[in-house]
Amino acid sequence: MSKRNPDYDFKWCPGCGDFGVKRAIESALVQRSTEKQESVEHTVMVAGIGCSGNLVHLQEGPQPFGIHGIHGRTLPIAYGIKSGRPDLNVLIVSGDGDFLSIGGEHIGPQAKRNLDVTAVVMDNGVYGLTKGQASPTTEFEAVTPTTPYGKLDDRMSPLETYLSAGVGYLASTLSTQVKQMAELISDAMDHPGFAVVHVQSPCTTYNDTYAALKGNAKEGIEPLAFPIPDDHDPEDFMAAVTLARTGRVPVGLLYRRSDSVPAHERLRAARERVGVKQLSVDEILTGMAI
Ligand SMILES: Cc1ncc(C[n+]2csc(CCOP(=O)(O)OP(=O)(O)O)c2C)c(N)n1
Ligand code: SF4
Ligand SMILES: [Mg+2]
Repeated sequence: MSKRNPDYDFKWCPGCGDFGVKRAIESALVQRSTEKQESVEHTVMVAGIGCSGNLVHLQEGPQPFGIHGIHGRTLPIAYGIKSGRPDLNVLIVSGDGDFLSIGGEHIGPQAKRNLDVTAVVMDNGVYGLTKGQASPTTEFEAVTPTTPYGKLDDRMSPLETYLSAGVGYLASTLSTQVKQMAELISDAMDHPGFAVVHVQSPCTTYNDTYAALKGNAKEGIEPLAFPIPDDHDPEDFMAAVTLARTGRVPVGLLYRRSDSVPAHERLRAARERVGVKQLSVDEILTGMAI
C-alpha cells in the first residue's frame, strides 16, 4: 500500500495519544526524505491490530508501503520482509496488547537475532479497539470488563522486558512530545538492529493517563514522566536498567548497544565464511529429485 485506502473509515477518539505518534512518524519520514534523500517508500510500515495499528491507514502526506496483518504478529511479518528485502526500513506500529500480550513471545527471539527493524509501541495500558479490556500494562487492581474484581496480575514493565530480552536500542517517550519522538524514531531507524520506541499514548476513552503522566504541582501530584538526565550514558546497560526500574516513565534514549550487528549482516558474513554457493532454482529442484 503506497496510497491511502479511501474506503477505510476508522477514526481515533478526540484526544487519543495515537494522533501525536502519527504526526511524529510523518515528520520523521519526511525529514529522512529531505535530509537523507531516502524516499518515504523506502519504508514499509507493519501494523498490528488495535486502534494503534490503524495508524497505517491514517498516515497523511507521502505514503510508505504498509501491511496490516494479524493480531500479535508484527514481528514475524517484519522478519519475512527483512529476509527478502534487507535494504528496506521496516517500521512496526503496534499496541501494548498487540506487541506485549499476544505478540510478546516474538520479542526475545527477534531481539537475539537482532532483526533490523524499529518498533513504535503505543502503550495506553488497555485494549482500546475491543473496548477497554486489561492489557499487560494495565495497573494492578484496575477494574475492566475482563477484570471485574480488579486486575490480579502485576503490571508488566515493558522497558525492563525489552532490556532483558536483548533489545539493542530503547527509547521511551510520550505522545505529546512529537518533535522529540520524531527524532528518536529516525535515530532508532538508523540503529543497525532491533530498536524499540515505547510511547505512552493515552486512551481518552478507556484509560486516560494524561494527568498522571503530567502530574499536578498545585495538588502535590508528582508527574509519572521525567526527562532522562543529561549525564545518562545510553551505552551503560545497567544505568538503562536502573531507569527502567524506577516504576515511572523515563523520557528519552535509555539504551543503545554500540556493537550491534544486525541479523542480515550476520547471515551475509556467515555465508561468506562458509563459502555458500548461491544455487539457482533449477539446481535446488534437481537436488531434491529422488
Ligand atoms: C488473534 C486475535 N485475537 C484477538 C483479537 C481481538 N483484538 C483486536 S485488537 C485487540 C487488542 C488491542 O489492544 P492493543 O494492541 O493494546 O491496541 P489498542 O487498541 O489499545 O491501540 C484484540 C484483543 C484479534 N483481532 N485477533
Ligand atoms: S478507544 Fe482509546 S486508543 Fe482507541 S481511538 Fe479511542 S482513545 Fe484512542
Ligand atoms: Mg493498547
